[in-house]
Amino acid sequence: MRSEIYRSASKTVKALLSASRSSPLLAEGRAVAAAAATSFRGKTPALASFYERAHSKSAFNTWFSGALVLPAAVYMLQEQEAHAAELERTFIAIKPDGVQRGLIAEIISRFERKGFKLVAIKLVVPSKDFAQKHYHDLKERPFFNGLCNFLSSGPVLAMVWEGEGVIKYGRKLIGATDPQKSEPGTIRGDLAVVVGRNIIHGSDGPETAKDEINLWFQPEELVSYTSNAEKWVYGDN
Ligand code: DAT
Ligand code: MG
Repeated sequence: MRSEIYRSASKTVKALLSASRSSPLLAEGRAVAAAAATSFRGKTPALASFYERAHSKSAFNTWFSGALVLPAAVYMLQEQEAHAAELERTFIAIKPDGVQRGLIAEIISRFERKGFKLVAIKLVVPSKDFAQKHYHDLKERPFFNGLCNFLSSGPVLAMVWEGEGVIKYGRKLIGATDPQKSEPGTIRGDLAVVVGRNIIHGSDGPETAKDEINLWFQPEELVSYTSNAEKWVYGDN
């Protein structure tokens, strides 16, 4: 989805470039800039405001020479396109036991060091009702009530992590549900002992990831940005 946005933004910039080359007149350049701002609005907010700023007041004449703004925009898009491979997102939460045991930094660092990117984070105490929504697929299980009581008993660190294969690999980093069966080297394997206090939650597939991200976060709480590390984490030879 993201890469589609970049592709369409990129197309617009390419169109802009050829338009600016064939029509050096500033008045036409202004129209092109306005079109670009409209096209980007609601898609890539940073670029939209970039163009709106470039388009504003008298600064426009000095800014939008076509020599300064367009190459900068192209550079930004190329930077983003370089790693706009289908990056997926997953919902990860450190449960009240993990928070109380001071394991936030330890757990975050495992995702961070792997090369995944944090795109949303907040500390919340979910209500029981909210916990029941989160675990709705387990409502028939005997431990459902206790599980929801526990999740809503204290602070939960809710996060969204982004990266290639992050849903499946996030589960690998986390380890098996029952820490007695989790491999050493995994979060639960290294840091937890029993299933009722297994310190962390991770979405188990693309559908649950989407649902859980939507349940825990508003769209504006998800931060899209380019990490400096991305060009070193991703790449083909
Ligand atoms: P996971 O958290 O690995 O996705 P799950 O979705 O099957 O596992 O279960 C959600 C949570 O419910 C799990 O992290 C801990 C708790 N749980 C699972 N099985 C349990 C059991 N047999 N007894 C007690 N709690 C259990
Ligand atoms: Mg689960």
